[in-house]
Amino acid sequence: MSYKNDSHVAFIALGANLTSSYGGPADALIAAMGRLASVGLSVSAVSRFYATPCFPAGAGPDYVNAAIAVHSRFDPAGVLDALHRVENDMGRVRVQRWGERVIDLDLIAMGESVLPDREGYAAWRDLPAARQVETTPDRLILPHPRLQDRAFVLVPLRDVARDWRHPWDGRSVVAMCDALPEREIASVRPL
Ligand code: A4P
Ligand code: MG
Repeated sequence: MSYKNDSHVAFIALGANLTSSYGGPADALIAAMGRLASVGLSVSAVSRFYATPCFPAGAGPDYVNAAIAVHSRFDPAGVLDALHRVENDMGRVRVQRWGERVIDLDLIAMGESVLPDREGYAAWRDLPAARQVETTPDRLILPHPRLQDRAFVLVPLRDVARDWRHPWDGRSVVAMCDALPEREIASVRPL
């Protein structure tokens, strides 16, 4: 199934790279998906699961990543709040930005939403690489500002969002994948 830019459909990226009480990283992804209905998010499409090399390289174990489409009655802030409830419920402790995690649920996009506004989004999208590590957004940025840079997000997203186009530049998920180096795409392997 695939979606055009429907404002009731949110795309979520899931990632994990630790063993926990849920089992391995893939089990944590399954546990998170099982909790979404209880916070008001109805899962309508699930990508394959992928093994992906940790970014930045050497910062921890490899990840398992996936992407899903969900329907909800929430606005983007409500969806992020619901995702944070699931992360907290599963014992996610924020120790270090880009650090190891039992579960990370990022809101990737919702229809045509560009938040906080086009100027604010552009500032985060264009943030120099060195500052990306040290700076954490204090508000919701949408689409996720690093979406177009990350094979571990784009390849799973391609499974569930083929027809979605980035509201910033109109590029499809396939076009964003094609713009990344081939070896980065190839490093994202179906489990
Ligand atoms: N925030 C703003 N916009 C968003 C959004 N669209 N989605 C805020 C989610 N959160 C958003 O996020 C930090 C702050 O960003 C929050 O206050 C939130 O309100 P966080 O989830 O607390 O921290 P984080 O997960 O460390 O940051 P972030 O930005 O989610 O990290 P990244 O950039 O996603 O990096 N390597 C592989 N192979 N696979 C991965 O999945 N993930 C990361 C995390 C690093 N390396 C990885 C992977
Ligand atoms: Mg996150």
